[in-house]
Amino acid sequence: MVATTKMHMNSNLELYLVTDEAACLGRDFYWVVEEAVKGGVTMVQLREKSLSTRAFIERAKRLKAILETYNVPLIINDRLDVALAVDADGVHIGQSDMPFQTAHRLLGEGKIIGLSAEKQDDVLEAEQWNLSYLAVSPLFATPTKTDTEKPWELDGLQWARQQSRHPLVVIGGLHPENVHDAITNGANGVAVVSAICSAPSPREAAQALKSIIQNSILWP
Ligand code: TZP
Ligand code: MG
Repeated sequence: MVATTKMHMNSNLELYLVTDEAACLGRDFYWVVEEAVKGGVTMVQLREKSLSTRAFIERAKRLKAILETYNVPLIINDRLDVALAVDADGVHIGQSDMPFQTAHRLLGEGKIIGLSAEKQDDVLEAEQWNLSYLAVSPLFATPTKTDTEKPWELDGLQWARQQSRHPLVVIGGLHPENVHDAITNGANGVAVVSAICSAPSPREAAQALKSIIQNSILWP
C-alpha cells in the first residue's frame, strides 16, 4: 500500500470562494458562484448559518451539480451531515466544530478536510493531523465576519508558515491590493467572500485575483 501524508493531494487551493448569499447583493446565488468559477475559482465552500437542514441540503445538491461540470470541489462548512448527505468533496471545520479525528472517521479517506487556525496554539496542535489545508483566519480584519480572534497580519502568517507543514489558506480582508503580499508571506491559497460575491462582475473579480495569485507564485 502506498503511504500518503495528505488525505487529498489534488485539491487546488489557489482561489477559494467562501459563499455568503447576503454578500451577493440580491443577485442569484448560483449565478454568482458559477460566474466566479468561470473566472477561475478553484474551490468553493458552502457556508450557511441560517438555512434549515433541508434547505442546506437542497442548496448543496444544486451547487454540487454546477461545480461538477467545472471539476471544482464542493466543501461544506461545519456540517458533516450535509457533506455526507450530498457526497461533497470535503468539509471545513472551525475550532468549535467537530474535532478533526471525528470528522475524518465519519467522512472516510479521500475527502478534503480543512481547519481554521485562529491563534498560535491552533497551528501547533494541527501538526498532528493530516489536514488538507489549514486556514489562517482572519488574516486581516473584515466587516464580513467581526466575531473573530485578533487578525494574524503578515507577520503572524510568516510565523504560521514556519511552524506548519500544511498548505495554508488565508481568509479575511483579502482583495486585489493585498493578495500578492499574502502569497509571498506564505499563503498557498486565498479565500474570499466579498471580493468576489459583492463585485460588480464576480467573473472578472475572480479573473483578476487569479492572475495576481499566479503571478505571485511564479515571481514571488
Ligand atoms: N472566516 C474568517 S474571516 C471570514 C470568514 C468566513 C470572512 C471573510 O470575508 P471577506 O469578505 O473575504 O473578508
Ligand atoms: Mg465553523
